[in-house]
Amino acid sequence: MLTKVHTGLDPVPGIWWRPAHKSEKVWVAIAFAWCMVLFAMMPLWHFRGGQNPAGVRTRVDPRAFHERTMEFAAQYKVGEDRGTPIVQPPPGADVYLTALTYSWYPILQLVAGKEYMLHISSRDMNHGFSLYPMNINFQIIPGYDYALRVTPTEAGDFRIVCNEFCGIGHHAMVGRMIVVDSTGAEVADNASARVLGGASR
Ligand SMILES: [Cu+2]
Repeated sequence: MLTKVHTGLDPVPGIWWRPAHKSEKVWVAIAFAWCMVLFAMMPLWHFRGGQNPAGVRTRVDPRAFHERTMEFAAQYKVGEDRGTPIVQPPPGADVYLTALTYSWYPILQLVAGKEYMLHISSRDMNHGFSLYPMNINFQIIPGYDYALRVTPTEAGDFRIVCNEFCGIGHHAMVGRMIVVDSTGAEVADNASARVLGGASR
């Protein structure tokens, strides 16, 4: 049986060459207007949105960064949790946090309402900084100091979860960040219980 072979020489069947219907023109106009809205939102949201990081990024030697973090931890250490120092830097200070397989070092204790320059980097491979239960996520890449100007707004006992698969112990890579209220009072037990929601750590 001979079937008709469509070649580029035959006109395409259809009615596409007829003038567009009014309703079609209206839809094209709506789509174009919406495209322009989305296009304008990109720069607008960049400047007006509250989601942008500080944008202070520098190249750093992973080993040097980790050494700086340990120096910082020794300087402001106020306690310890299972071998990891709890560090309370003065408000306004440069604060250091290193991600390394499979932990976060050290445990930061910050004061709500005070601004800090938080430097985060990785000692070895890609990790993800996810502050639980807040919706704050950053990719942590070795060799880059990801500096964030942060002002904690809420007191509590938070967890830092690695959200970038980094190896066999990835699921256990949970750090801790404590935010005390501005009176300097310790976090109430019920606040940490609420944040933890019965988690094992
Ligand atoms: Cu991980």
